[in-house]
Amino acid sequence: PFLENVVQHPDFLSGEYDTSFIDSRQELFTYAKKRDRGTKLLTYIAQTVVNGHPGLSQDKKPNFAVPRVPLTSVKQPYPNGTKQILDKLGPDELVKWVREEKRLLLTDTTFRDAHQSLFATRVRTHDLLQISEATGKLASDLFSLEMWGGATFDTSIRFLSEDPWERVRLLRERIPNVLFQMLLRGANAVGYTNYPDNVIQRFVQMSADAGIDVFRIFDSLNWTEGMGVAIDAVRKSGKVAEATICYTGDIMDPKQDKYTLKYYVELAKELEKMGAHMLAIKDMAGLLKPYAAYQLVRALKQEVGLPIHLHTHDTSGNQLATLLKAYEAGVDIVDGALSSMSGLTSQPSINGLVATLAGVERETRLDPVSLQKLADYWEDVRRYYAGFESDIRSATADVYFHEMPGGQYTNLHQQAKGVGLEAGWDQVRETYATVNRMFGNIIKVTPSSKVVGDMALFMVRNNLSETDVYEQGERLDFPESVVQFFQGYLGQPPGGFPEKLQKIVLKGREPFTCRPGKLLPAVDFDEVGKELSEKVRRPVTDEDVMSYIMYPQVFLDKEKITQEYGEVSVLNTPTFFYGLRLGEEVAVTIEQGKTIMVKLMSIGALGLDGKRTVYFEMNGQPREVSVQDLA
Ligand code: 3PY
Ligand code: ZN
Repeated sequence: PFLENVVQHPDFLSGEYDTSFIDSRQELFTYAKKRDRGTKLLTYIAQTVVNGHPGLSQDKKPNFAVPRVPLTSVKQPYPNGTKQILDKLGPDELVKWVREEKRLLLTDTTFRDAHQSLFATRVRTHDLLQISEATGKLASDLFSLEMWGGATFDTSIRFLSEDPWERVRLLRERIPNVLFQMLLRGANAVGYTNYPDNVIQRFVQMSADAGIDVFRIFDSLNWTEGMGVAIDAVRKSGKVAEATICYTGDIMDPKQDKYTLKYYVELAKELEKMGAHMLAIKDMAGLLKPYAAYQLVRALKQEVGLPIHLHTHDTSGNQLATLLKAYEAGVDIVDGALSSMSGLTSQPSINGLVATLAGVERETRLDPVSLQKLADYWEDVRRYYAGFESDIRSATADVYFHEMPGGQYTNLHQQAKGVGLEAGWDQVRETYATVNRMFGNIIKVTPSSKVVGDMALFMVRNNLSETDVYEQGERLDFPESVVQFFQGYLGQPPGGFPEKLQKIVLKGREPFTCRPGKLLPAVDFDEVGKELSEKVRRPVTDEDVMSYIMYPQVFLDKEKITQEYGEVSVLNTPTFFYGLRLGEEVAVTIEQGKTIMVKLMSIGALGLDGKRTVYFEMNGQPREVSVQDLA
């Protein structure tokens, strides 16, 4: 192990050492007790059996059906799809193809937004991989698969101990024919705050290299300045820049004078001028009512030359009608999710939409039987994640009042429960709407929606009314996200900040109105790479460095878990969340061609040291590991 420590030391690897190398580096003499991959995984399973999985109640492992993976033959080749058009002809020709295509085109969000909005973004790469070949073969007529970005980057590292970059690469290998689409939060990349320009540029290039084709770029305040760097970077990478208008309010309500049809059309024209290839309408809360969709899409089709791609959430239960009215107005592409992953705070059902359009002029050409097979798989897999589902049972028109994005609705509900406010959930929703008004009626989508949510929880928790905030503001310690928002770190909202509240929150701090990316110093990636490599004591990749820049602590926490348990992403999902039942055996493929059999034999009594010994058989040989019982 000593020699291993030496040759793996970052300074050794980078050549930055002299004769004092060994004497000056104490860490060379501390070697973790070396455990093989099998033992590490046994430790993870033992730990899960004894203490449960964080965030899941420690109930018995449910009996899961084996997910129905549709049979596709290796001999059945992947039909050519949109990916081949982009790769052969480039983004401009792809856009031309979309414009000339008669069919209504569809994006399937099952791999990203659907589970982000229904069960806290918990779908594991393992479950995506099982269905990816079938998806490429059975749904090759899709325009794209939205499968990355948004909250998936953060959660895959934070909660699943996975590498998000690896997810893209593995999916790409298995789906070579359909465009991959990601959600990029403009200058906030896949984080909650603005990053320096060179981080955005590098992030985009790395994502493109890993396999992303279409970048849906939005700014959480519809501030076009916040999108420019990302749009330019995507164009430079040779991929598709889909610039986004986030929809809020109601263009049909004559009393609303801020987010009017004219406002959206102007915004779209500006994005077209900035070099967008396509335009997305991102209705993150599901506020775009059917007749409004007709008006908006028709106006955009008349005034802007770009293909229009509509995204919505079905929180109100009205959104299939919205898609149909958008269809009538000539929308080019719409988003949906496979039926078993659709509805409520997720997207409307693709299966339902395809059936609805059968026999009409611009029918989709997608095969209902194939889509059903894919939906069947997800129906089975969704059960694994039941513990993360919200208990929202029905559609609700209340969304038109509080305007909470689909992804946030379930999340905030969870957060409210976490701080003991479940009974006050009505109050949280109401306060959310109040805060929006206090903030000057802003666009609410990650991360601006998080700021509104943080402020609402802060007010409810401290029992503060709107008047209290104005009267006692001086002595209130506002959440950090709120302070940063009023300083200008998320950019500038349309119409500016409400000055009175801004003064109260900032307490003398100076706000700025320029692009935060201009103020933030460029990141020295080599320097960060060195720092990270020292922290984790191993050579690091560019992707590790980028993940660390986005989420430093989350990345380091995951690193610790990997050191202790190995790559837990190889476990199937029931084992990952629930461990094993007594006598149960699973096959775990730890690398291609290398599979181990793990069987749980018994769980020992609680020792005086608070530990339990857990007995396994691994490939038929007895093995035991001892873990702390945290109960
Ligand atoms: C995200 O940014 O994660 C979103 O899905 C916003 O709607
Ligand atoms: Zn969404």
